[in-house]
Amino acid sequence: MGKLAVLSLAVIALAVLIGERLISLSVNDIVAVGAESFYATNDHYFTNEILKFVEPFLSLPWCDVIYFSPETVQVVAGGFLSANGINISPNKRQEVDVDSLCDNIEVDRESGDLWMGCHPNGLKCVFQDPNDPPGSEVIRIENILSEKPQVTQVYADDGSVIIGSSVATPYGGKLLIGTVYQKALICDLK
Ligand SMILES: [Ca+2]
Repeated sequence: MGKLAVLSLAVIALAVLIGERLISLSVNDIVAVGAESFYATNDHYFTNEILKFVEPFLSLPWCDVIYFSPETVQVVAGGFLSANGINISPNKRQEVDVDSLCDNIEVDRESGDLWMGCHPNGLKCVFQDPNDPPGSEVIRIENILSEKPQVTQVYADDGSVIIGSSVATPYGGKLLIGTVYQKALICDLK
């Protein structure tokens, strides 16, 4: 086989791999940025169920964010251990790092504050042992446009009240917390 033929096969194989990667997504969250365009996060790199189970234990920063529009589909950010949630700030340009296993992100459209449902223990989320359930945590970030955004733990429990918080949002003096597979909780904000 000539070099050109080998090169052609390699290009075809690469194209197939890229195509497989793009159509075999593990989408966790999306945020629309237009009538026909959105960003999507992939919470796993692998699509095989066994490899997806093993992946969190390998600490592989291979998850990414993909932009979709009628004109293009492309990876726009990568290097994440698990891209589990996405939203967009009011000025569409602010980035905030949080030292926690955050799930989904809600943005207060008036204040710009971020509300995140988080998992205080990732391994417990994986195993979902009813006798040792994962706990819950809600984090709020205020003043995200400032030099020092204020990070506050608004809610936390060991799983005895609510298991596996994944999303939270304030409304009318209340805080509504949703979960991965359990119930929702509404409580007073003080
Ligand atoms: Ca999520």
